[in-house]
Parts: sequence; structure tokens; C-alpha cells
Amino acid sequence: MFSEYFKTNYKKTLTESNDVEIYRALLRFTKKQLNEKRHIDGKKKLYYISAEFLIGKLLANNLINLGLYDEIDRELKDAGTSLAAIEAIEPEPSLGNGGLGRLAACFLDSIATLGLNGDGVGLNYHFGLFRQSFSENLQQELPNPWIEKESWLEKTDVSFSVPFKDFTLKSVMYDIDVAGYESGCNRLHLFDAETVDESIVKKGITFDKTNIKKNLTLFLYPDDSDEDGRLLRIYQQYFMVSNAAQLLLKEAEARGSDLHDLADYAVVQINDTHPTLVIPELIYLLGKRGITFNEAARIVSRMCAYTNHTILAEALEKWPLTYLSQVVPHLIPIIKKLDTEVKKQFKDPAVHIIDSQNRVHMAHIDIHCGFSINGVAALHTQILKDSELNHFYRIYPEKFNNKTNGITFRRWLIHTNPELTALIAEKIGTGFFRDEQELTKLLAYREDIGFLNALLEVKQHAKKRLNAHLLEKHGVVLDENAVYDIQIKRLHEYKRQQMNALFIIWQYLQIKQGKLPKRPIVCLFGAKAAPAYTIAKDIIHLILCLQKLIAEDAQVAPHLKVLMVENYNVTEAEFLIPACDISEQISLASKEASGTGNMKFMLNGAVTLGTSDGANVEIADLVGTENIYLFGKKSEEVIHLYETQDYCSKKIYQKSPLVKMLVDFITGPAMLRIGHKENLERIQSELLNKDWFMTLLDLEDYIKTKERIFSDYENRTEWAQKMLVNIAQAGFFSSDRTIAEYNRDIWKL
Ligand code: 26V
Repeated sequence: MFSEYFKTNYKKTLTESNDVEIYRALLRFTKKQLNEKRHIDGKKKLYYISAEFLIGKLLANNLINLGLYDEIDRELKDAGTSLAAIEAIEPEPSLGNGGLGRLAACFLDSIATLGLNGDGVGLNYHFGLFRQSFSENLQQELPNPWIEKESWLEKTDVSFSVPFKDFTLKSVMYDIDVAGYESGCNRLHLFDAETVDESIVKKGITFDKTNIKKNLTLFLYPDDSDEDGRLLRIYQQYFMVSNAAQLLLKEAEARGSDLHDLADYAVVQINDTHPTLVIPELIYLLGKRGITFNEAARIVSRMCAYTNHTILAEALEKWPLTYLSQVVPHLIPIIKKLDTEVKKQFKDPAVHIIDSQNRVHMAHIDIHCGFSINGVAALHTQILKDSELNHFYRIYPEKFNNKTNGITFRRWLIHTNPELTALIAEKIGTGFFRDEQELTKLLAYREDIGFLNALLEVKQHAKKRLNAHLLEKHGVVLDENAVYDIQIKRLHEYKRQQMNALFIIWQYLQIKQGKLPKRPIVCLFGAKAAPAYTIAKDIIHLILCLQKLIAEDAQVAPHLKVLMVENYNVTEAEFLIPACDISEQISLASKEASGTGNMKFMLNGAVTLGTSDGANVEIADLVGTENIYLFGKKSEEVIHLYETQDYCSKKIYQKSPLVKMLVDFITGPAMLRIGHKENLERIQSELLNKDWFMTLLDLEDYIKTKERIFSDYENRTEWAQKMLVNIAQAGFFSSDRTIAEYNRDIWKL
């Protein structure tokens, strides 16, 4: 069918065309197919507002959901190319940073697949999050342009005026169609400012942070280490939510709402605190339309639900009232009024919206003024109730609920791992495409040696595919017979990439002493560090230095390889995840809200090496202790250590010769020959004098557990059984399940 379309429109055959021409045609063709799909509708509509939508490349996923993938792949192969080759040409939008943004993308897929009436609303960042490059073993940041003349974006004629203190900005709404699997379409609305000017970006990702008209939608998460940066974040947030609120009102009125009944027409999911200003904005807009403050606040409180994605204080936004007054003075009376109401009712300062230092706690607005607060994994929600948000839980127990995260299997199994998909389908049919719980049928094949061997072969195949990609794109060669140990996630101290690096030092020293691993080990990393997050960048430096040290050591290199993949993104993840044997999920217990990479790895037959944190706990419950490697202190012990301020990393360093040896190595002569003294000393001093995320606490247990896992890996049949159980139990982590729960408990569409 595509070949016909191509011939009619381009007056030549596919065989006569190059991949770029085919890509452009296929983009148009697919957009046309999407356009012809039914738009999901209904009286009540969900607005999923998020600063991030980490959607990844869309071509293959759209074709899968449209049911056209196999047919078009066949046509392209007949013409001497393939969908994989065409996909390589597509630029990847970088509209997200990590888990929160990818979750939003998986959710859009599931919302459409379940036929629910719900759109995403966000911003159209021209350069996205920065593009990462490595130079001198350091991270460099560059703009990441992704919008080509023709792209998935469709300019609409929807436009709103967004009033700021000193000026008003006109918006332009761009849409991306979101097709559900064998279902209708929803949309992702990305708002842009008419006046944005890409040319103001100078060296790297620097630009004039005060020129809001020109800079508003250039970057996701512009550096907020100074006041101008923080103000810009507020400008972005308000621009996003004002557009969302105006769109919501316009659409609800068009569907027949008289505004008094708005809550019957719309529900808003606030993804982390970034879109919180939507609450005062809706009250403001309803006020302008003649509704009293009290009634407006009541309406809005029946419409807004908040998802919390972290317990880290630094990520719970608190904006000084003075900043908000500089950007959105018209919302200040509303915020103050909401705060006055709260203060009238509750004496406990811990639940006030405006604190004694005149800072506005955004999460507190969400909790008081919305009807639902959810955590993203069972343990996380429990911690919110018991400690982080306990003061609120005692006031509003009925608002709290858990929604354990999920991932879309269309992208993270069917698309990224067609071989595994085919193997599973051969055994249990394709019912799991729609009902992921059917994967448990695989448990019947635990003793089927033929199937177990086939699983190992699929893994081998994925390693080859990854290796071919790494060779082509990054010029690196990996040994396909090695065990692949992978840690890919945003760089943050609590995720403890530094602990993995200390293990690598340990492994390196073992090999230097002649104690060789049974088979080569490949340690892969992928992570971006926020531009102003110094220690995170030092950790990247540490890993890159180890990578070089080991690669250049002829005695060690055959047995150990370290690779940090440059500019880690969704596309890289799609190559890495199917090839993984050991999934590193080693956050300090209690700090990782859920994790979703852990789910993707498990689904692709990797075994988790992790702490009892986030969704790892639920993975362990499902697969059983023999199919996961848990180590380290439990969350209660960690929380207790924080409360008693009883943790001192220096003491561990002084007591354990092993820990001392590894930490000392960071600034030893071998490392100083390669790396920068300043960065290496800083990260070492951080571990010794702060270690906020208790790396040294779990280090020895981590190394021991890792030795055990490498040893167990050698029993290939038992290992394949572990793979099988992990795949079979992954069904629970389908985002279709998560979204069905959101709808049942919160949205009620
Ligand atoms: C992070 C950053 C870092 C760069 C500077 C600006 C900035 C702003 C906000 C954030 C928040 C990121 C929150 C996030 O991604 N949380 C993750 O959400 C996942 C989905 O629920 C969850 O699986 C992860 O555990 C959680 O870390």
C-alpha cells in the first residue's frame, strides 16, 4: 500500500529512491493515516499536563499502533531497504529528561489504546534538553534541534494570549497525533511562543535568560542556578498552564459546559509540581467569566489531581512569592487567598502554602486544592503517607492513592525486541499484545530446554544488534560473549552511578592481581547530568576516566570494558535494553520513587540487581527472591539513619580496607594521569565528607552480590529460567494497567 502511495505521489518506485526520500514520504503517508483515524471523544476529557514528554522517535511506533508495520517493512525490504534503516533518519525529539517524561509518553499511548478521551499538554522546546557530547572526559552541552521543515508537528490555528506582568505573549499550538494500538487517536498539544528566536543561542547552550519573548520555548529545564534562570522556569510553567487552561475551557464550553459544571467535562492530571499554577490560573479564568472565588475554587478542586514523582526536597518546588509577583502578579491574590483559607483551618505550618519565608510550596497547592494525590509505586506511596507528606495524609487520607508506574509494551517489547516478541508469540499466541497478563502463560515453559535456549539466542541476537549500532554510531567494539551489565538513567547521586564506578575499580584491581572473571564483563552507562549539577558531572568524569584507563590497559581490556554512551536517549535505550543481562537499579532505598527502566529491562529478559526501592520491591514480589538480586539497606533503615543523622561515610572508609582502597584509587596516580585533579578530588571528597546518598554504606554488599550474580550467570540454563520468570511476570507493569487504574480511581472518563 505504501509503495502504491509512493509511486502515485512521487512518480518513481521505492527501489529508485534513497532512504531520505522514503523517510519523508513515509512521514507524510503515516500522518495521513493518523489523520483518517477516529478521534476519541466523550463528554469528559482528561488533560495530562507535563513539562516533559519524552516521546522518542515516532515512525515505527505509529506504524505498529496503526497495524501497518509488518506490511510496510516487507515492502521496504522488497525495495532493498528496511524500516530500521528509514527509522535511523528520523530525528529524536528531546522533550524530556528522564522517567517522568518517558512515563508521560507511555501514558499517552495507553490512554489512546484504552480509547480514553485524553490529550497531553506541554511545550514545544525547539532545542529540547541539551545534546550531550564528551570531550576530555567531560560532558559538554549543545543544543538539540529536532524540528525539521516537515515533522510530526502540525501547526494549528489555535492561539491564546498569555498575560505576564510586563507584556502579553501570543501562543501557537502544535499538535502531534497519538494513535492507540488498534484504537482511535488522541493528541499531544505542544504550545510555542510566536516570538521565539533560535538565533539568540550563543556558545553551547547559553543565551540571554532575560529575553523571555525570544527564549521562552528554546530549552527544557534551562539552568536555574541563578535568579534569571529560575524566573524563566516560572515563565515557562505559566505559559504552559495558561494555554492548557484556556484550551480546556474553550473545549469544555464547545461540548456544552456552562462552566458551573466544568468538573463534569474536564479533569487535569498535574505531572509533578511543574504545572501547579494551572490551579490558580483556572480560578482566575473562571473569575473573569463571572464565577465567584469560592465557587471557582470548589470547581477546580473537583478537577485537579496531582502525581508526586519524588521525595527529594530539591525537586519539590518552592517559588519565592517575589518571583511569582514579577511574572504573574494577577495570580498572587488567588494564591494568597488559598493560603489564608488553609491557615484558617490548619495551624500546622508544615501544611501552609506560603511559608514563613514567603515561599510558595507548589505541592501544597496541589494537595489542598486538588482531589487526588498519587505516588508512583507501592513503597513510594507508603513513604509519602508515613513521612514525606504525613502531615497532609492525616488531614486528607481519602485523597491519597497509589498508581504503580508502567510502560507501553508496544514500544518496549514489540518495537524494540521483535525477535523476543516472535518467540513469545510462537509459544503463547499474540493475546499478550492486548492483555499483558497473558505473559504468565510462559511460566509453563520453565523446564522447556528448547525454549530456554531460544531465549538465550534472542539475547545474543540483541547483543549483536547493539554492537553493530555502537560500532556504526560510536565507533566502539564490544565482545558479544561478555555479560552485559547496564545502568541507564538520569545522572543523580541518589541513583548511585558512583557505586557502580567503585565496583569497576574493584574489578579492575582484581584483574590486575590476576584474578580474572569467568567471562568478560561489559559495563554500560547512559546518563545526562543537569548542566549546573557539578557532582553529577564529576561522576561522568570518573566513569569516562575509568573507561579510558581500562581500554588502554592490555592486561585488563580483554576482561573488562566500560562504555558510557554519548547523548543517551530513547533511541539508545531501545538498542541497549534488549541486550542487557544485568539491570542496575541501585538507588539508595527510599529515594527512587519507582523507576521504569527496571520494568523495561525485566520485560526484555534482564535480571535486576537492585536495592529494595521503588518498583524493585514489586518486581521482587512478582518474580521471587531467586529471580532478582537484592542487596543493601532497606528503606526503613535508611529513613532512620536520616532521622538520627547517624550516617558517617568516613567511618566506613576508616573501618573497611576494601572501601578505603577503592575510594583512594579515585585520586591515585593511574587516574590522575588521565583525569582532572579538581573533578576527581571533588568527587572523592564528596564520598568521604558528605555522601548524602550513602554509597559507602551499601558498597561491600553490592560487590558481594555482583560477584554472586556473575557466578550464577555461568549456569546458563538456570539463568535462562530467571529470564523467563522475569518476562512472564512483567505483565503487571504494562502502562495499560496503570492507566486503567488512573481512570477507575481518578479520572472516571
Ligand atoms: C528533575 C530535574 C533534573 C534536571 C534539572 C531540572 C529538573 C526538574 C525536575 C526534575 C524532576 C524529575 C522527576 C522524575 O523524573 N522523577 C522520576 O519519575 C519517574 C516516573 O514516575 C519515576 O519512575 C522515577 O523514580 C523518578 O525519579
